[in-house]
Amino acid sequence: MKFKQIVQSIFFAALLGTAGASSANTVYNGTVAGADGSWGFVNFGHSGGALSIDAWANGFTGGSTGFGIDDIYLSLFVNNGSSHSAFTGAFVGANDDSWNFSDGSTSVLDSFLSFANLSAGSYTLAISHCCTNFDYVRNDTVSSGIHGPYRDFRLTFSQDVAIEGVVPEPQSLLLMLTALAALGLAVRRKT
Ligand SMILES: [Ca+2]
Ligand SMILES: [Ca+2]
Repeated sequence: MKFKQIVQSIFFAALLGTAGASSANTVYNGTVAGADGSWGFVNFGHSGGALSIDAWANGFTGGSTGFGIDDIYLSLFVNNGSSHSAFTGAFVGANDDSWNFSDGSTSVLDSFLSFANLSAGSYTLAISHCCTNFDYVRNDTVSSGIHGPYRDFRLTFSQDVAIEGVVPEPQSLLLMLTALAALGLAVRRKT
């Protein structure tokens, strides 16, 4: 095996290890800022496989404004880096209401998205008020339906995802360092 291949396989193993070891999920609290009609966007990286996104918004008081969105609506897209005012990322799925209360939700007005096998990659989740699907507008200057003080939401991802701008968790760093140490040892034995 060439050195580059070894590095690649160890890096991949570390990535898999991170995903596999993380039965823990990612919880993200957000707020839709700006004028009435603004959209919320959450970009995240997913390492592939099953993923659900559980929203808690109606009656949610743990956010920065203390007022959860009263009837949240989620639409998910591939993040291709295009502008939110002329968005071209592929549509993945959308949900308005659900009967899923495991994340703390107390209302069926909260959304829940679930995918049996979602490809690895970067995604954009658009947050709006029922029932404005970003797939229909693809332009964040069109109203999201969000109005008044009801702005907060909590998202619970069923596995670790990388919310944009968040540094790697200590656990991931440790795995990477362990992999690098193992690589060093392997190279040393060969010589
Ligand atoms: Ca929920
Ligand atoms: Ca809803």
